[in-house]
Amino acid sequence: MNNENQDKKWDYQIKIILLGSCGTGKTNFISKICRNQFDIESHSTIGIEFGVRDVIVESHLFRLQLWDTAGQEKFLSMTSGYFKNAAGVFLLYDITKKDSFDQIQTWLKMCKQYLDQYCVLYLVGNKIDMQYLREVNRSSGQSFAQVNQLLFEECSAASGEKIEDILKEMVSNIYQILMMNEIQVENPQSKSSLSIKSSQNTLNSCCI
Ligand SMILES: Nc1nc2c(ncn2[C@@H]2O[C@H](COP(=O)(O)OP(=O)(O)OP(=O)(O)O)[C@@H](O)[C@H]2O)c(=O)[nH]1
Ligand SMILES: [Mg+2]
Repeated sequence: MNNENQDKKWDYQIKIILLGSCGTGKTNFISKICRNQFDIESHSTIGIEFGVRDVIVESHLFRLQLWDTAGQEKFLSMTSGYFKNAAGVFLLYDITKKDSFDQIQTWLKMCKQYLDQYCVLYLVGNKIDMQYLREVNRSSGQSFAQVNQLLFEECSAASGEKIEDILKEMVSNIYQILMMNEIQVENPQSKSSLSIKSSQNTLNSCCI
């Protein structure tokens, strides 16, 4: 990736992480966003990877780093580095696998343990192109999100349906948090640990 000092085209750089059980579609969700690609035979992710995507929201150019890892239990032992400085989290479940929805509770607990209070949490039900295999109703996802104060939408990494809307809603919500913190910047005590970097150095107090 380009060093921020060499590349001043974007206004803010943001880290967003993906969480969710094995096979929910995290890697394909990212490749759809970053490369407009979908792989029907993708293999389980090993270690940690990230994709990059620039997006314009609210007239600002955001450079997004989308972090991906395996939804396996061994992941639980290497979490803190992955969570560090994330400004947003996509919590993915597979609408055709009830288990993956039930496991969201565990992923959410980890978010509460490791993440900044300002981090934006977005619950995403993936694979809506497979309606005939659906095991989780939209209303179940919606209620869970409401109770836990998460953003919510369903999508398909295969067809691309709703993916761009979800991405823009995430960034727009992060931007609102950023603006709130900008107001608090007047108070030197109120540093946020969100990983949002401005290439114009106008928001130094929000940066790590
Ligand atoms: N039909 C359909 N299949 C999908 C969709 N998203 C992912 N898949 C398939 O589901 C399988 C798992 O997708 P991945 O993106 O590798 O899932 P993952 O969450 O990254 O899995 P881990 O890396 O093991 O945690 C692959 O066969 C994908 O092709 C989708 O929206 N629709
Ligand atoms: Mg993967």
